[in-house]
Amino acid sequence: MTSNLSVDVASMSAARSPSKTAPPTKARDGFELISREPLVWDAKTSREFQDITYEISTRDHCARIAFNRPHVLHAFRPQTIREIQQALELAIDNVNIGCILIDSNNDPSQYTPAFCAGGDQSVRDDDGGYQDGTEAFPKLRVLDLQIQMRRCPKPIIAVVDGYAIGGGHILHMVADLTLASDRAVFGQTGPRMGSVDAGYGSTHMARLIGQKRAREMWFLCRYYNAQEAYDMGLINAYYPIVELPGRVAQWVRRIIMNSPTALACAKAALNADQDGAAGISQMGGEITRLFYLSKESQEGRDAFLQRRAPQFRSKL
Ligand code: 1HA
Repeated sequence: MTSNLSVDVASMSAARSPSKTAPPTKARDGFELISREPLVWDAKTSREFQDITYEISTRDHCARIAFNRPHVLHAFRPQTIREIQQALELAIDNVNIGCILIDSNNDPSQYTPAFCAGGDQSVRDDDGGYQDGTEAFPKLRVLDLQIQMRRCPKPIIAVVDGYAIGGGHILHMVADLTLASDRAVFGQTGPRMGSVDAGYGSTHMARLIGQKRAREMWFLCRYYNAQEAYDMGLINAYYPIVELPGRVAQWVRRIIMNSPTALACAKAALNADQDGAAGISQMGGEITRLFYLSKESQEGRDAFLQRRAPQFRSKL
């Protein structure tokens, strides 16, 4: 990992207190010492897309996937979702990446800022899904993306500036963390738009903000500002828009200091009770990976390849 002084100073174990009698303080976690310099993106992107942009930061060990359809407030069509899935795959497979941002490209002088205004209603088909000419038949592809985000072993942060509405609102909820600007607006519109997400969009929302608030959000289709969203537990933090990039950088830098395996196990455990057998399997995958690192496990493989009986006890 590239050495970064502010990161080292902010590491809890590295930063020793000079006094043996220092009073306990929450500042001891070092978080406020972490640099808020904006993330530095590599000059060359590894892959060009049409509806999104994909950037990586080799220095900051982070990937940024950003909606890039500002003229429709980043409403997504099947192509948009397929591209995010491909970009997510690239970020998951890149061992240098420890944290993934889902963001949007906004220029308020051109278009109203938005994270995502949900499914693009202009390509909503009569035959049960969304069809932009790139699918064999109409699909609700965003539901697959939600599952991919849940299974992704790396922390995903949604960065919400402006509207996060409908299916766009659900994507921020499914992300592990949400950091927002103070001009962010959150809400569901499905029941007004003849749509509903009866999966994570309902069940995970209730886990985040409670049953009463979730029913209010779905039944009334009201919108909520950043302060209200924070008070409900819908987002982790919100900042003035000018501060947001620096704060996102600070959160990313703290995450990438931490053990990737510990984070993957924590995410799997936090998902497991809601995701049933699929959740346990995600947790199980981490256990298997760690078990494969042991001499005991490797003895099973070696014995098979050497045509002999395994001697597991000798490897404990
Ligand atoms: O529920 C699901 C799903 C459920 C299960 C499985 C899959 C699902 C997949 C998707 C969804 C959904 O997302 S349904 C919910 C879809 N989204 C919405 O209902 C939000 C629609 N947008 C709005 O209500 C408003 O645009 C807004 C409150 C967010 C902002 O209003 P504002 O500032 O007045 O802007 P507006 O003029 O409405 O929008 C700017 C441009 O963006 C417009 O285009 P223009 O007239 O300039 O050509 C507008 O048409 C376009 N736009 C905004 N949202 C969408 C959109 N175009 C297509 N689809 C959109 N969702």
